[in-house]
Amino acid sequence: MISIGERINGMFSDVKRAIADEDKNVIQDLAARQTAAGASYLDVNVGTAAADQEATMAWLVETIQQTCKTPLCLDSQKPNVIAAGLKAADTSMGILLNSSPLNKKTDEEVLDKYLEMAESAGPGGKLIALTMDKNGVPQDIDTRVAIAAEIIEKTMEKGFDSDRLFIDPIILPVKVPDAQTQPGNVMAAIDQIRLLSDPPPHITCGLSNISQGSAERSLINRIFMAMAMSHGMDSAIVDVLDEQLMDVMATADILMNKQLYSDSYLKAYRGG
Ligand code: THG
Repeated sequence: MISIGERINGMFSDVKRAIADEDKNVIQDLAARQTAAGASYLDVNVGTAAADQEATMAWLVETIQQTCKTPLCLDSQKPNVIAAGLKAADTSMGILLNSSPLNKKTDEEVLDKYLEMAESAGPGGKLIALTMDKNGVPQDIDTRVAIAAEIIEKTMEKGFDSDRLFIDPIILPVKVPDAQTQPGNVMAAIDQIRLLSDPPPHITCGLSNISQGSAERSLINRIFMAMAMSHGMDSAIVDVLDEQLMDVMATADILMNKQLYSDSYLKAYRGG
């Protein structure tokens, strides 16, 4: 499982404050703790409060890389903010660009821009694409799959390897009225998206979205992760500091035959 640590995100009040105060310690501590917890990548999202998003993204990237070598996952819906992060980043360990829809009303070429930037980062440059288009986020299975097919077609045309592509079928809070069919739709979409190319693209999602506003957050996150992994989700943006969640991830990887079983597999996995 490719785990992407979610905590360096201006959505969290401690990170928002650290950005406002230019307090490097908070950011570097989160980078170190998420790395120790086994994160494959660290998500970097400036949030919505930052006055200058490009400068903030560059500052976060530089601050993390002063003390940490874990590959980064630059998270913004704005290509110019991703470009600013990419410019500041050491991409020699690989980098993940997060994320592009197929297209936008205001920007038909948005996926091309993200693809070009991922290409420019070298062979370790990877991209998360959302099953979302100019009409927004689809709720049904078929539209998710149709958008994924167009994304895969476009990336193939550009010679971008499916191993470098992560498709995100977009999971939304289960608590929202009428949203309870969504987890099932996402899993059914994953089944079909994985048949669209051989080898299939990676599948990822922003796992914590599903439990936003719910009382049993960690439990909902853990259970959905195991369910989606059984459908072939092989990556997720998660709270890697949630030890029980990470134990579920390790166990599901064992049961999916992705890691070799030994009685001490939890210990081995926790080591990263
Ligand atoms: N897909 C992709 N990228 C994404 C998302 C996605 N990036 C952002 C987000 N969604 C994934 N990351 C988070 C990070 C935090 C939370 C949810 C998803 C979260 N935050 C608390 C909340 O809102 O309740 C903040 C609480 C606090 O301030 O402490 O749940 O879907 N590709």
